[in-house]
Amino acid sequence: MKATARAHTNIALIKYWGKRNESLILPANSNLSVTLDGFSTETTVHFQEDLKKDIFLLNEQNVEGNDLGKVAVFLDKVRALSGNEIYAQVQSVNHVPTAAGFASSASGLAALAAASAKAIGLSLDDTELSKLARQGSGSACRSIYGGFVEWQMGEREDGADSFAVQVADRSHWDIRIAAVVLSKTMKKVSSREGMRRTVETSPFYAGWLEQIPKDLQEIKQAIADKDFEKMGSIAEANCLRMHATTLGANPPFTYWQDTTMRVMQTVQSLREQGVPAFFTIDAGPNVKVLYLPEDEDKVKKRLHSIEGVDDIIISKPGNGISYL
Ligand code: 2P0
Repeated sequence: MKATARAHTNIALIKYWGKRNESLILPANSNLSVTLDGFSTETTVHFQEDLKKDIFLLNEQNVEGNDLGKVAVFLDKVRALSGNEIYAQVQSVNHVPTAAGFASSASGLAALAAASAKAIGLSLDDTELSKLARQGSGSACRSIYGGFVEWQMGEREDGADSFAVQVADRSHWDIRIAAVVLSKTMKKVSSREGMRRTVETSPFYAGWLEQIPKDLQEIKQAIADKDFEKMGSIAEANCLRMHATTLGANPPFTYWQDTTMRVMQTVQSLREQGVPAFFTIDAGPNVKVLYLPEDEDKVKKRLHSIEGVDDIIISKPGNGISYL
């Protein structure tokens, strides 16, 4: 009753921002991401009769408290699906090139879903696995697949039609995504709390939702056509609209820091100089920059020159789940 799985994290080009059901993790809007080859989690789950509780080791350190609780609650769902009340030892290793606050719930919960389902003897297809991973962390449902991936929000209140599908394989389009590592990051509002506060209090939230169907339709066409300027400009505008909703919340908040702004302005100035580069930002201060392989040297050089930038980690579109 032991299995190991690897999952890569993903970056949303059309963001998941807000839930319609918190306990089942059902999103208020469909969304779309690209899986990144530069960041992964490898997780081994071993169900054992002699354990009295779940055990969680992350990067070889024993984890207790909230993070263990999140793993145990997820394993409860796996146990309920299989009808087997047995505890597990979970060992996860995050493969992140530097220790820079890039640990990801997407790769973590996707790898945990795949390894635990296999270890307990469930044979789930990718759709079922995506639904299971979704219940651990929303963005994890997209990391089941490689390349470009859409999480279709679904309509049902039981979540049976809320899962991810692949839009294009990683081999479809060779783009680059630079994760810009900031030298200092402040404590942030968690994405769970940030989403909740925005949905409940921001008058801008309705405007956010209104634009999603158009963004999704246009970005899928841009991906199909390999139209980089179109894809990048839709992704950047969608990111800015997501972040605008947080400024309208009560109390208001932002994930941006001074260095975040400097990176955004550098990307815009690269474009003015004829280099197609676009940014996107999640629920934190780090920025991801999208560009084409032939512009790598120019983009890296400019990003490295920004005050407050420590490192740059380059990804290509990555693979979905694999078993080791
Ligand atoms: C995304 N984010 O689409 C969006 C954009 C952050 C900003 O998915 O509450 O860790 O576990 O479902 O998936 C981060 O939120 O949240 C996220 P839960 P999750 O990538």
